[in-house]
Amino acid sequence: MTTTQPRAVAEAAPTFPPGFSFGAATAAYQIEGAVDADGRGPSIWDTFSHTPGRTHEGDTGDVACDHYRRYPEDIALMADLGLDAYRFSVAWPRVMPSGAGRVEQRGLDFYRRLVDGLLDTGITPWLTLYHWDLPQALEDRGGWADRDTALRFADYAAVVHSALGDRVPHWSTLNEPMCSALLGYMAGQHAPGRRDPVAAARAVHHLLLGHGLATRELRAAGADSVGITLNFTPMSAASASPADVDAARRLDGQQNRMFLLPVVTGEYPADVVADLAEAGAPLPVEDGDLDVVATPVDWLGVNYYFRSVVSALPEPTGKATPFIGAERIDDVAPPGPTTTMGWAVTPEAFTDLLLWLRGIAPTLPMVITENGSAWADAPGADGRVEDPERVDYLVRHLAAVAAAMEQGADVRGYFAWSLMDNFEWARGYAQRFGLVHVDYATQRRTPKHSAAVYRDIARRSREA
Ligand code: IFM
Repeated sequence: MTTTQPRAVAEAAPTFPPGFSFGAATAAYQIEGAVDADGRGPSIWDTFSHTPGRTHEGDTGDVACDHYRRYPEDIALMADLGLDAYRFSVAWPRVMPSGAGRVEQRGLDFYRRLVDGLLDTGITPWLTLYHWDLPQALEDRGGWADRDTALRFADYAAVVHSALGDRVPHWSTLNEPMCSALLGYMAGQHAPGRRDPVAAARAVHHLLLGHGLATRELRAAGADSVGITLNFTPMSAASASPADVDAARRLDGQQNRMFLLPVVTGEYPADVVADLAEAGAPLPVEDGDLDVVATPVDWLGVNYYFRSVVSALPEPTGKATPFIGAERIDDVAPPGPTTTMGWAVTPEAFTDLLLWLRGIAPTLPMVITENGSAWADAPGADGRVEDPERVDYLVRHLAAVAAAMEQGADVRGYFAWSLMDNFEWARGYAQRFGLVHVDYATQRRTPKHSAAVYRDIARRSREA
């Protein structure tokens, strides 16, 4: 295969204003491995991935990318990629093995070493407190369906800030609470694998309450760059029929507006409240909760991968759905090539999304905390990993961000998902999202062609 030179691709890509941050993102359970090291307790993902039939080929995060031990090598890789910033998550069960009470200093020490290594290399750390690995002990007490978990999360936030607040400038409370609540407690496709609409609606609210409580703890401790990371999937109706239009409204409500609006306006959308109540799964809001949820944040983390087209069917699909009361709604297969996840490639919807968000929260800066794509990447005979589809996806999505910025969206940075191939949850190691290829048998890391392109796009913007 002939490969375009990275610099040539970068020259065709947009440039970004001074100060725009180019980063890459990961999450603890997806890369760290070392699940028994230094007093770490079990998380719901340990339990789930070790339950037969839950993940692709029974894959687990036991070893993953062995980042817990190889983090110096990974920081060196980031430096070679020319990253300004690195977004990672802290594993709650490393820091508080039972989720509450005793703090494990050895777990905190790992993150101290990681952060110091980043700072020494000139890479700005962006810390996410919760990327789905709830301590199993808390799930045993009801998990996110139990209000107390929100309070425990705030305690955990305070513990992590007291250890790392002097060196980590940017804090995110939750990553994608939609997935934690609805894939975990409604569809059963993610840990803890429950299929219970009542528990799912409770999890939605308790995650957001936990976000608000943790934000207050972080602020009280002096943090001045606090955000939340939400995953947005724009929903379109397959036709103009009232049933399809209502299907798109319902899914947009639960995917996008149910998480965004309470945080930025202090209210759940009325149509979503009505949908959930009608399904017998009300949001368990108590007096004062929404004021807590709407505690001001400094930025919104935007995760975007693709848009969906949905249709209402006369009969239930029979498939597990993350959405409550959506048994008769299905996705319409996208036209054109899809990623190995089966996701459409829809950069134009990214621009529209960012402009929609600007309309809802005009003064709130945004950071693209995740964007990326999985493809069947493999090293060639020469050992190089060519990934033209990822290069195309990357350049077109960066152009979509630039287009939104030209139209007034205040976007401060972009984090590619992901720094390296890793454990893609229920899809295991079969899905490769990395800029860097990982050979799991040897743990050898090989930057893909997209890594060189990304480095050159960032360099060109800095030089512009
Ligand atoms: O790998 C995940 C990540 O953990 C959360 N956002 C979506 C990514 C790709 O599925």
